[in-house]
Amino acid sequence: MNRTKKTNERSDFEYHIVCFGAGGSGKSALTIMLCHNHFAEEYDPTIEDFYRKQVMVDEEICWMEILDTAGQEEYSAMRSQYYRQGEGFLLIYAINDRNSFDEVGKFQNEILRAKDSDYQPIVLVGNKADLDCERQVSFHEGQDLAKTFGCSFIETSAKTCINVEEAFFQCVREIRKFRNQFNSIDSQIQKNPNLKKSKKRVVKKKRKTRCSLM
Ligand SMILES: Nc1nc2c(ncn2[C@@H]2O[C@H](COP(=O)(O)OP(=O)(O)OP(=O)(O)O)[C@@H](O)[C@H]2O)c(=O)[nH]1
Ligand SMILES: [Mg+2]
Repeated sequence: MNRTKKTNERSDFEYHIVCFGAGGSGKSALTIMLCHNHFAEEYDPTIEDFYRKQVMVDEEICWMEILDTAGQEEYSAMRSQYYRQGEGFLLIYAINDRNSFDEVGKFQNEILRAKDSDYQPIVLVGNKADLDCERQVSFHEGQDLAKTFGCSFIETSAKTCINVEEAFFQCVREIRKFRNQFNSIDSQIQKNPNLKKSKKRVVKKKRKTRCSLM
């Protein structure tokens, strides 16, 4: 990806997705499973990795541009730039790691603050669902947190390849919905330029308190 490209120069087929979550929650394993169909068994902490994959989501072609970020705190200084670059976000925790669940709220907060918005396309992902015997976070807790975020929720396993595509595809769907909201507001502004000042307010009003479960 040419990271200097401005958002408004992006093609309609490109979807910029950023994966956030605590170190070791499985961001890289999920992304590698999606893009290379292979489970990365060894833990090699990420600094920053970028992936590109062409897929069909609901019969529409799209290029997913996926940024796999560092969960380790020592690289947290780079996050503010990622918040601005991303159009959609996967907030990933591991179901067998309570601390990783406690951390996702911080990412959600910082995304909204960086975007100066109270709604962004987000999918909350409970990974390592294959480790049910070590579970520290129940499905319902994940579901409830997603409700408070007003976002979708899904449990995945990068290891057994459960719901990996679905998590990323759902993020594409959330981005499409968000773009459609903007497009309809923009066309209203073209008809009535006085509405321009209130665009941000209109977007905020359109916030949905929804939680889709998969
Ligand atoms: N059992 C199981 N292990 C997983 C799963 N996903 C990831 N792992 C393992 O968990 C460890 C950490 O996974 P990573 O994908 O590297 O974690 P990360 O979130 O990218 O970590 P950072 O790059 O440090 O932020 C690795 O040993 C993976 O093999 C999963 O779904 N099930
Ligand atoms: Mg990683």
